[in-house]
Amino acid sequence: MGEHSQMRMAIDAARAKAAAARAILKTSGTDESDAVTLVEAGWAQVARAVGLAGAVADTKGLVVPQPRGTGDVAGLERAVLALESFYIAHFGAPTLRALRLTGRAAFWIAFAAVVAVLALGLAATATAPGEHEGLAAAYFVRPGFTGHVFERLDHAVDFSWGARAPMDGVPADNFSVRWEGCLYVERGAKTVLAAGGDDGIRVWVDGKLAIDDGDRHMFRVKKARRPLAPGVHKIRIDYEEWVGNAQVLLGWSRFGAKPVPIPAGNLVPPGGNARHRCPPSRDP
Ligand SMILES: [Ca+2]
Repeated sequence: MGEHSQMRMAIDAARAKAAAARAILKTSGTDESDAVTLVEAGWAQVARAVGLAGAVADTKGLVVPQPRGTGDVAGLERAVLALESFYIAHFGAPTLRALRLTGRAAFWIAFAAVVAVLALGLAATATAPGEHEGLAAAYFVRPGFTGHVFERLDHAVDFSWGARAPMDGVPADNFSVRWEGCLYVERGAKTVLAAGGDDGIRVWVDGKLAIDDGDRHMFRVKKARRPLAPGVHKIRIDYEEWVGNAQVLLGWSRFGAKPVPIPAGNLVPPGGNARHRCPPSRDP
């Protein structure tokens, strides 16, 4: 069996364990320790998939979210999505760029050891997302993209702030964020833009409104109606949070798979020049 299919099986096994753990946690009166055991077994599958990815890695990135504890089923689900994104987007010619994995318990130490071995082998080619990878972000202290603004580069639009503020100086409720730059789409896979927000999100591609879900709602993901053509597109994301939880995602669905976050290597800020040049204008 090839490494790709072994990796696919490890991802599927981790996903199945996360789903089973999630099902246990939804049923009142059941023993949560069963769910924790499943999640730990799922993370072992993730570690295996990371090892297999390392064995075939060469030029693209792999970022696996850090687990928050032994029963972190949401973290496991995010890790499965990250691995799937890596597997789908970079199948055939991947490079291990960044692994963000640490842990306190013995299980996580063992898990980190897998990563350390990979890091030693791949340190020579490892690079963090660069200053020309990602989107220019403007965080406004009020909804409606008004008030004082903080600017920074975000390597991906994949945040789950919950009830917390996105950064110092910006409130936890009643704020807005605008991301701008370019999106690079490789040839070879039918790619459909997807975006989710809690609360409102709107996405423009090449100046046209592609996803319009701007009202107040719980987190939900919407897909664009038409696939993205290969090449470079200007992109703008407007996100507004009013109250309660705050979450936002810019993703895509490739080969008809579940949407995953768009990796840093496919995003370029205005005026940036990573794999492709993005015009400096901020008005698509
Ligand atoms: Ca909200």
